[in-house]
Amino acid sequence: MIDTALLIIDVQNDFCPRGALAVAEGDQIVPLINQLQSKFPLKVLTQDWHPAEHTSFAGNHPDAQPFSMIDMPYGPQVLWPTHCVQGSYGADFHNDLETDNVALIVRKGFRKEIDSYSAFFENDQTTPTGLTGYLREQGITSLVMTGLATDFCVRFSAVDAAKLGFGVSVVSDACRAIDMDGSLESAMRDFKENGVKITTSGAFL
Ligand code: VGL
Ligand code: ZN
Repeated sequence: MIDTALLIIDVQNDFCPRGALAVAEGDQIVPLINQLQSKFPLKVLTQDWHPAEHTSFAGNHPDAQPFSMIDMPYGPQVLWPTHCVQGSYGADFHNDLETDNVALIVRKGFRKEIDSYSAFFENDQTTPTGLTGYLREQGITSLVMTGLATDFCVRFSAVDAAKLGFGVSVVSDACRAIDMDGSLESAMRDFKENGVKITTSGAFL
């Protein structure tokens, strides 16, 4: 699988139980992701990395409730609880996640005025993170995706990658979802419509 990279999305304390934007069972995928790492020569991590004044935080909008929607210049945006603030414990990777053999860490959402779910493009769907060029230079044509959350950052990363022409598999048991307002169901539809395969870790281990 020399042409396939493992993408490990946002396995950070704030997305794990007791975190600021906890995803149910978010921590339970860590051992599986560590096992998967040994099967792929190239591993890339993403890290949600927001300034405290980030516009995706409900607390930065007067009277806004977390998980409500707002219109941003680039389109509709969920307002989240404050999470993954740059340099905070919540932004650190889960302590048990192996990171020593990872080639690249892509930080995203670090511009105050724009959120970034996808590892490839910010939420305006046009500003690139640079990951596409990196992967192409490494000769990568397929991606196996794991991490948090299935219905947000994994979803948009997988769909963008498929649109860019990469073969994409999402490892369902190595991901967990936020699942708000049908978001998991629409992610599953989006995967299907864009040719993203859903697999389980057994296919690789
Ligand atoms: C994420 C919401 C806000 C994610 C990041 O990693 O899925 N979700 N920021
Ligand atoms: Zn975020």
